[in-house]
Amino acid sequence: MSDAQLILVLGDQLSLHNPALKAARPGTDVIVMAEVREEASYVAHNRHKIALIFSAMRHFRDLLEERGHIVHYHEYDQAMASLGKVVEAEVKRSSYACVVVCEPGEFRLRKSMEQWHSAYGIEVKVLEDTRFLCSITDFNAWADSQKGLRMEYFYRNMRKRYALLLEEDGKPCGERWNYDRENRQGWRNKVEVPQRPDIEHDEITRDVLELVANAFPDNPGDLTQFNFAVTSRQAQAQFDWFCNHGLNNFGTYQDALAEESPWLFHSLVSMYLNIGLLEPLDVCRQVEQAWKNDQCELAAAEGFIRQVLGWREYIRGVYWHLMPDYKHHNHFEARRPLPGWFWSGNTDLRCLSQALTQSLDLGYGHHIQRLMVIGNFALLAGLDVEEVCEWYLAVYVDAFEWVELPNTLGMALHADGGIMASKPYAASGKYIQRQGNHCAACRYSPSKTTGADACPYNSLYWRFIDQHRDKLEHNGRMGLVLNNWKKRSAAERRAIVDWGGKTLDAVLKQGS
Ligand code: DLZ
Repeated sequence: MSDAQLILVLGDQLSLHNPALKAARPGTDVIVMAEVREEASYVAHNRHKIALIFSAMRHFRDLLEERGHIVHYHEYDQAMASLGKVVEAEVKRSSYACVVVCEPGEFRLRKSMEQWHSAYGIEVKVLEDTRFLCSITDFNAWADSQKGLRMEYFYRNMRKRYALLLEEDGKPCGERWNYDRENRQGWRNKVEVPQRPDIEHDEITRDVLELVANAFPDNPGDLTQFNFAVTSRQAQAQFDWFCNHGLNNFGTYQDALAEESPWLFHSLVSMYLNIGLLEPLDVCRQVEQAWKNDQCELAAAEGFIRQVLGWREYIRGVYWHLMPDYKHHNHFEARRPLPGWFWSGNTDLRCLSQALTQSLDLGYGHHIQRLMVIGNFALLAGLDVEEVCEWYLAVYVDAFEWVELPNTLGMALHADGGIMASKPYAASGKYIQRQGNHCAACRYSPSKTTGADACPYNSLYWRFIDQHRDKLEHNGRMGLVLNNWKKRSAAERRAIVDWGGKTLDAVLKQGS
């Protein structure tokens, strides 16, 4: 029997640090990569996401071949149903000692891989994904030692472990661990937003864009605006650009909402980190160095490193620690169907329409658009948790379930009852007004709670508080809000809750 290994590389594992590739012997082992129907269609992925992954996969194939590897690459074909079927076809075609693959980022695929041994009669070695900075085993040990799963404590451990922004005595640079308070300025059009460089499409990308346009005609995504890096080198150039032109303002305007810019000063690296084109420790060290070189404020560097070293690793740990049960939480019993305009952006709430349209067209929205505009609406409106999670998984280029599910179900919808977040991220229109410039041109007024021109977020916010007061009463951080609500007369509360119900019915019917 041949001692050759069949090494499977998934579309979000495009890194030479992929552990399955570490032991790959050029000229002996066979690397298999495949564009398959199941992965491309298990949700209605944004066309940007499919194009990014297919183009990056094909470029990675070329890189592996340049390094002398044998690569069996399956271009998209409706007939190739799933990754399992690809493995089956490969092991029927030649004899292999085993299949080697790095663990996938989604529970459904992990479960499916567990069947491959018995289904295809070959040993399947699933290796730990060492591209993350905290292993699942280490996260579980940390989680089991804690009373609750608060990110802040996890993050401090990670800062110490990787000696990032750390003094020699183990204290944080600047004497504070977290500069979140400095990173919340609203957008008032006072600072120029730098123009992002265009990324040239080569023949591979042009072919992929044509394929995706033809094979996925009904999926969201305006491919004429496709501008993502598809190789490590391009992704690194984008990141260098961010360090030089975006980073210094990134901190201050991290939470800002700008009508005229989908990107503001954001780094746009999550999609590259999540598919393997950039490595998390490298980007953190580069940002730390930028701060040491006086290219940015400490608050900006800390804000960035917290997202990558803290939040990203924490989210992934939570996912694997709590799956598969985590997916079924629905603390507020939210089951209202998603309105059709979530797929068109066709609503007259200006901030929401802009965030949805941008997300659908570009496959990108920054965290406040996702959390406080779209997620907040879904939370206040009681939209079905499963449907909302599926929407996020489909629409965003950087969305894989390990990162999407805890962010949506836990953080945005508080459907886990507070496992991740100490209180629901519910907010009225005043928050959105403070953070951005959408309200000025909106037909609704954020200073009114009832009446035809009142911002729907206002009455929906109080309606949410009223509807769920029994559950919220157990949360110490909601005490002040509940007291404010109770101080109002019964008649006033009734009027707001009734208006909230009416305005919700009207808004949900829009665009249909
Ligand atoms: C997201 C995605 C898409 C759209 N297509 C493919 C594909 O055709 N082949 C592949 O290997 N991977 C693809 N992916 C990424 C997988 O869905 C991802 O590896 C799993 O969800 C696990 O994270």
